[in-house]
Amino acid sequence: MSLTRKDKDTVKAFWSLMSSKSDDIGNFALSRMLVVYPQTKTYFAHWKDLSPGSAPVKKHGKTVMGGIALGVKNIDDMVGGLLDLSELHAFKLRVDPANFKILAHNILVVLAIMFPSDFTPEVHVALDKFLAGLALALSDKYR
Ligand code: HNI
Repeated sequence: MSLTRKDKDTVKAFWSLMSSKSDDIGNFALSRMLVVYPQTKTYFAHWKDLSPGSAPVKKHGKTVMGGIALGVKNIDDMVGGLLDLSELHAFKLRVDPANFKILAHNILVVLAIMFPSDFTPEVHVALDKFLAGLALALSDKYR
């Protein structure tokens, strides 16, 4: 499962290609997750509007993408780099780690739609490994 040097370079290259669209990606991925996997809505019950593209969804999409950027920056040590975020999700927010995989899936779907020619199988596998590693790092403080 671990990311090879080549996977890491692929993730970084794809990240710089898509980074100008980061806000849209966050918004679309979160919007899609809340519709397709409605069980994820329970964590955001305090928001006024959970519908696709709503103000809180857009705002939080941006926040989540900031967390993913942190993962890219710390790709060689995601457990260390995402320690604070892991503690927050484990102890304060109490998000079931199964949901990290669900969000990762939605991010991949959105990237495939938005970048159909750049989203090659090679990019797909590198991003899938990266997001799985990120989910694992976010789950690190759960036990
Ligand atoms: Ni998550 C808050 C990053 C997955 C539920 N989340 C954050 C914040 C970041 C973040 C950054 C803001 C932290 C702060 O306030 O200091 N979340 C990430 C990342 C992923 C992720 C990088 C995975 C890729 N979070 C999830 C998932 C859920 C989730 C899958 C639930 C389904 N996150 C939350 C909730 C909050 C949150 C709930 C607080 C939201 C709020 O309204 O303040």
